[in-house]
Amino acid sequence: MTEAPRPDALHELVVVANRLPVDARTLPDGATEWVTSPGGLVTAMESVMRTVDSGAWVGWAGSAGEAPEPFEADGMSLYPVALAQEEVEKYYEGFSNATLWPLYHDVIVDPEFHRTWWDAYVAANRRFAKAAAAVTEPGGIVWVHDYQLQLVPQMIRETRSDVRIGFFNHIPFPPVELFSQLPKRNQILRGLLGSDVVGFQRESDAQNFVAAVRKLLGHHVDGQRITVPGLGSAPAREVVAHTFPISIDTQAVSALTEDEQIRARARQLREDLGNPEKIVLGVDRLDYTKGIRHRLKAWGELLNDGAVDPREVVMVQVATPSRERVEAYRQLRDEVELTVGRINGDHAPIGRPAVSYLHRSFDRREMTALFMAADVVLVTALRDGMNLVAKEYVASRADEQGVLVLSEFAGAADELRAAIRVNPHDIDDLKSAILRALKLPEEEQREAMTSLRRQVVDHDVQAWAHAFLQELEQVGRPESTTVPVRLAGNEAPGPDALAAALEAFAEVPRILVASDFDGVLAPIVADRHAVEADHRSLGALRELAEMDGAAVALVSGRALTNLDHHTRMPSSVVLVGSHGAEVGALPPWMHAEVLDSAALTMTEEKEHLLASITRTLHRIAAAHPGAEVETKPAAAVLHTRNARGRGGTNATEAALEYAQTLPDVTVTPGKEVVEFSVVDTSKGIAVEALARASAADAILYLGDDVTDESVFGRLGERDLGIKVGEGDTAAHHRVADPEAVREVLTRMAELRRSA
Ligand code: ADQ
Repeated sequence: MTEAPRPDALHELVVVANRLPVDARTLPDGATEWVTSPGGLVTAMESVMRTVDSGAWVGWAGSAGEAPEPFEADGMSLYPVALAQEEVEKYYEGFSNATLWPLYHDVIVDPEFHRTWWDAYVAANRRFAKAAAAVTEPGGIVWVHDYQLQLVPQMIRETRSDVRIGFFNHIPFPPVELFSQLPKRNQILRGLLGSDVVGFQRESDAQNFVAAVRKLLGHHVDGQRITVPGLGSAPAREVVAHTFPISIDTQAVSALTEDEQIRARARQLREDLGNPEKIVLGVDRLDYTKGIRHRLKAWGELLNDGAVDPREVVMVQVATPSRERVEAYRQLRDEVELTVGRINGDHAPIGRPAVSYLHRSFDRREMTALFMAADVVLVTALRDGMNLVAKEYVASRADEQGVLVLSEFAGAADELRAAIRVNPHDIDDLKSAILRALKLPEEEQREAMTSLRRQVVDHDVQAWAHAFLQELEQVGRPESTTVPVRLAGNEAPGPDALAAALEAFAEVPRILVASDFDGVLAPIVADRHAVEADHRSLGALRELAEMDGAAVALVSGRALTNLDHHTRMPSSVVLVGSHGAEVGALPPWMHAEVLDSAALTMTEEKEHLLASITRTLHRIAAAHPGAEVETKPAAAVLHTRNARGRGGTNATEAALEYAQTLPDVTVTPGKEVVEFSVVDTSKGIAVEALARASAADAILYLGDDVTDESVFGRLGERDLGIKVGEGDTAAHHRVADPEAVREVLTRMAELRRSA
């Protein structure tokens, strides 16, 4: 593998998964080599990534601490995401593998839940989302994988509404009765609904998901189409929940079966096992969902009963080490090894095992040889998303011999109809299925295997990925109604370009200079009553307002009176409060009538609605100490800046949930605030109206918040939008902080003065 770093590139298709498809190996000279790592998802995606022009994979490299630099491997760019040791414990081993995994697999073991695990899950998901959003080309596709990253689709959508987002769940999705036990269940659903397409292994998984969305979020559902309402006046979105049963790279497996060395190895394996008449094989990650204990129990009983003769039949159990730091997995390993030891002690002939137990990984060649040697493969999962081992076995049997015993609780059972089907919980059923498999005549084996092979050859992993991406192309129309992103993340044209833009702008005869207040003309502070404006910035604005051909406005989410109190501007400066809903007195030379359409119009009905919203927000604030409610003439605002601990996030969550029930209210989430306005307006509408009222030829606007995007999004090429701080924006330029704003404003005053 090559390891040329390739940062800063943008990609057509970006896969996001917990793990990168490679493992680091340290060479004797201390250098790092990357080798492809095994596992269901990796096997599946590897072949697909080779078929696109520019593919990237975002994921964790597998060891805690700092992440390696991006690098290239097998024709795709890999972007490692860092996870600290504590995050590995809480996000990965904790919430992913000790909460979600057991809950999604029918609570075979008890799910554990800790709130700090959830916090780590949110933080880690955010990091993956940010990394993916930064490397996806405009209008590109992001494909998020699996239960560890269920919040990522929504998090990507927040900053990249231009991309199509798909999510595929590799594991089952539980029935709503079980799913409802999950604390934070609604957040998980909303995270997933950030996707355009949510894919599942089985029909029942998709149905369970849709039912949960309907029951827990109350969204409208039509078959597999879910309508996700927009907040307030934002448009609704359609999300499709569909079934895409995953498969394997059938051709690659077939090619291995042609390899003479592998064929010889299969014969050798049989000899090594003492040339038994039959070899029965199990291959699983050592996981409690795979039904290994049930399988061993059935096998032990068959030997006890004398129904199977250990001199004629050998069982091979490959159990790949897995999640060994999670308690349930340690226990499982102990139990399995104890049982294998007992069976061998009781039944193994001298010099030969009754169960050959292998607790390690093998390469694909050795695995194929094992499948070729096995007369019967047992897949007895108690619950399994798909189970690729079943498909790999079928693909390995070009000779059309061999028998697959398959649990009805594995996703593969929906497609592999010609297998011998079992309910692994029913040990008697399992025993008789194994006996049937051992005795199945060659002709019947051939008949079943031919049918199974047709299924696996026709539906390989390439077809799976193609179907998923095609569905995504069809439904996921990038939102054209939303504000465009001119500068992503931390992009900026730089100080020279900004200086030139300011000079050009200063030449325009009639200008409107407008600015947000908090975070732009004053640093953000925890106590919003204690805000301190930058006097030199305000001074420059005052000076501009006195000049001919310049109109000046302060545009804030604060109530008008509050803005006035903190800025004390002269009457030459227009104040716009409550995100455009309140417009203060205009200087006499402006055309006040133009503003009428944007002005505040309250009706009795709206007053009632506002009162009811205010009451609800007070209830939410009371439940989350530190959260506060502010009331404005046409809006109520929940402030969460001072909420303690997790209270801020929880209060915001409760407010947004409430917002879903208010279709006619403009809900504007900002930095630790959520505003509910009963009049339909925005900063953008207000600034546009002011530009008309002042007959301005061009607008200079400065803002730092998401609410300022409604202004930036309306600006044309003559206008000058300046975003303060990081984040995707529709502004043309970016500066770091209020100090840099001061320089911009004093420079503009200077340029106009000398013009
Ligand atoms: P897994 O639970 O990991 O995947 P599975 O589908 O069986 O389960 O895939 C395991 C893969 O690992 C197979 O390719 C298998 O050959 C390989 N493997 C197992 N033991 C091995 C060993 N000792 N050495 C080398 N390779 C070994 C999750 C879901 C599944 C779903 C997949 C893909 O739990 O239900 O099928 O994702 O979506």
